[in-house]
Amino acid sequence: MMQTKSGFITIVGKPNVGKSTLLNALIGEKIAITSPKVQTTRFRITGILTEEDAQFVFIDTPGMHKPIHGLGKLMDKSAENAMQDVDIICWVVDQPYRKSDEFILERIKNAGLPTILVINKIDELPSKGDIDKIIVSYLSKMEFESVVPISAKDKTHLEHLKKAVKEHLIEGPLFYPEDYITDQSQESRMGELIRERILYYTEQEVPHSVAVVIESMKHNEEIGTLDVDALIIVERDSQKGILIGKGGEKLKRIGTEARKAMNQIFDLKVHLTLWVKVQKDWRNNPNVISKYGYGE
Ligand SMILES: Nc1nc2c(ncn2[C@@H]2O[C@H](COP(=O)(O)OP(=O)(O)O)[C@@H](O)[C@H]2O)c(=O)[nH]1
Ligand SMILES: [Mg+2]
Repeated sequence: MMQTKSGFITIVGKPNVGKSTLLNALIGEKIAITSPKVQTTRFRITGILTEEDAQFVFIDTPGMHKPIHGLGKLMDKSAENAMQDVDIICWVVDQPYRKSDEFILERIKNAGLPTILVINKIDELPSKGDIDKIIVSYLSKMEFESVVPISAKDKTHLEHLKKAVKEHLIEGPLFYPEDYITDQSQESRMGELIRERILYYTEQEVPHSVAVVIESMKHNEEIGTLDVDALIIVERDSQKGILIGKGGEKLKRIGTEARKAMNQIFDLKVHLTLWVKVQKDWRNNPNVISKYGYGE
């Protein structure tokens, strides 16, 4: 029998550097939602990649930032916790080191784990000199096991990254069955797909004020559909109005696109119904935050 290696790899970095895009590219399926807006990822998401002789358990985290509200604090804590009990850290960056990176640098140093520096978005960097400039700016800050420039969007150099990670995996049995790709429930992934569409179609504070909960999922044997009822929670009446849009148009578009994504990803025929509810200031209410499954 072939000897297998396995291990846990935490993906950390500032908001918007492409951590979730990288997770999806590595696994080859949309596990974490992504968007051009900051703070898209709210809790840690596991993506599992099993190859012939190795199992990689990647953990995608909320971007690290100095939090202002209760939800933000939990998101930040979740990213910090994800650096415990793992084997390797992948620090994803997309520009030269700046003072604002110190916040993350200190936490990574404290974790004291082998760390790989991942330079993402090289498709946007015109020359090798630009990549080198980024690398040099980080090299003086701490010791890295390796430095790997990639493009998560174009899936370039992911093999290099996997090879670098593999060196730190540990010989032993696999943690998950070979066909597992995530520990997220289907409900959670569906709620996230709805939230992703909301992130695309709303601006400013609205996308960040939204939580999505799947209230029920039922198979309709007669017509072969999966009937899904989802509740969208916002913080203010005005946000509810924005989300619903003129004549309900925006909510309809969000629902249609989320449904199509669900059908494609889960190979289903989903019948999706969306509800919108106002729950004042929920992001500062610990009970509500945990009820919606965030911060873990
Ligand atoms: N050009 C380019 N854009 C990328 C790349 N990876 C991610 N992005 C974009 O960067 C934005 C943030 O990505 P996301 O994965 O949500 O970042 P996260 O907040 O770090 O998880 C999205 O608009 C992505 O499409 C890349 O390799 N190249
Ligand atoms: Mg993310």
